Amino acid sequence: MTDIERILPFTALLHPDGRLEPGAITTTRLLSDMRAHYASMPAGRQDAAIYRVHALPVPETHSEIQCSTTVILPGTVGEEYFMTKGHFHQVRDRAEVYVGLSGEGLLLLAAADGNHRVEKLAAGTVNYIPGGWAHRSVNTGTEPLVFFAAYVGDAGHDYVTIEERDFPVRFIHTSDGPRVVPNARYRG
Ligand code: S6P
Ligand code: ZN
Repeated sequence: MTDIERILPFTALLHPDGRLEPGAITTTRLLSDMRAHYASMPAGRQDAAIYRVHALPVPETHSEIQCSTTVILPGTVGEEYFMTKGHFHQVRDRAEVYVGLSGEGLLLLAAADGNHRVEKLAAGTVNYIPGGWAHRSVNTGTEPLVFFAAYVGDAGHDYVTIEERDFPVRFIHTSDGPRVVPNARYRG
């Protein structure tokens, strides 16, 4: 018999604020974790929380599905919105689905050839992220942006490529709403 890590059926509770219970592992990303990602960083506020990920403990194998929620707080760093670091999946062809639960934001998708797309990510949206597309979520609203993610169990996360090359565009807060601008730091 093949030695495959197995898991029993389970049911979790999804709270309106995005927490998953029981058993979720929570990761909090602070402003200090985002140095590589914002064009300008303020001197203070380094321990301010930008977003949290609540992940259910599922084996990281291709036969399972990772399930997590992300809660991005509202706010800006300089003129840019609070956002996730963004990543390619380590196993590039692994796809993912996001389900927007509350709040208002945008999903930036970028392929290795520089092609990029900006999709709405908000309460009620379902985003399909094909394999090979890096993804970053941005809270453009005034409330927390909360979404559920499901993805192939062995996908993994490649953050290094994004830290080195960044994304083709950035999202600027203006009095007329979010503006998409080219990212001078992009190294596609
Ligand atoms: C995982 C999925 C999400 C993100 C989360 C935080 O594949 O895309 O759960 O991990 O939104 O973003 P990041 O870029 O910090 O992992
Ligand atoms: Zn992902």
